[in-house]
Amino acid sequence: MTYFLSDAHLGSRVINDPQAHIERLVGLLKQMANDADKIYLLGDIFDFWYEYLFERHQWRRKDGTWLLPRSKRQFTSLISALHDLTQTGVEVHFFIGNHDIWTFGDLERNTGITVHRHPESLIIEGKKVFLAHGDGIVPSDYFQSLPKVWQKKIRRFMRLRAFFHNPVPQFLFRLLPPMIGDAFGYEWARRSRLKEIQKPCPYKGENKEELVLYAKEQEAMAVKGRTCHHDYYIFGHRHILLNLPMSNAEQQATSSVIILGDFFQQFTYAQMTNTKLTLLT
Ligand SMILES: [Mn+2]
Repeated sequence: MTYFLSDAHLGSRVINDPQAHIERLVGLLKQMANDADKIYLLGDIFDFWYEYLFERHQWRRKDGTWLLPRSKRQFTSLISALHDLTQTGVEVHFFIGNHDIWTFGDLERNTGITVHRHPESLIIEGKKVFLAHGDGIVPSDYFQSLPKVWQKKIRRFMRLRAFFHNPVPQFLFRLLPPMIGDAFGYEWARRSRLKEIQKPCPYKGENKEELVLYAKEQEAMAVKGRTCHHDYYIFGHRHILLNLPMSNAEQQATSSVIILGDFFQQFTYAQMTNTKLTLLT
């Protein structure tokens, strides 16, 4: 059995009881441990995550107890649960989102999970699956087709994204005292979360939703042999729940676009066996 989950935004300062939110995910992970072979965490699991230079990098003591740096101590039960999963042979894959780009090895080394920094094309449960958080993924002709105002907005987002992914500012931010870095990061994340709660952006329909357009374009290219066909395109990021089968007249094979909802307000995730994919709450 394989599970997919995204956008928990753990630690968000919008939530009244952040610890209860963390324990809720820990509870689900422990439940998944009963029958999971693989778990894919598809980004924004943390509302803000930064591994600083001047903090503890070894989180597990020799006697097996945990001591995380103060900036991450609230996540101790989660880190311990992830470690237990990988220790018992469950593969845990962590895709960075746009809120938790900044893991530099500590998370991977201390838990045994695999961190992915780019979209992946994988065989899962016998199916060809395209996996990505979803930020920055748009079809190729998308940009020109938009009104000027939107072009400007998206250009700004892409510039910010490039800045966040740039190793030079990343390194400088790592030098900060964790308390200062976190104060800044969690506040930025809180504002972006509030913006999304106040002005939610519902599903735009299959002719406008960027991730769907991207998948359609990939499948159209696959028909011409320029990319390969995928049975599933699975994304997070949008905080909407979608299971959209796409069929192509020229092509026998069909694909589905899955958007996982979130584990922030909707508490949704996906479960996949070799026969089907199911969205669960
Ligand atoms: Mn996101």
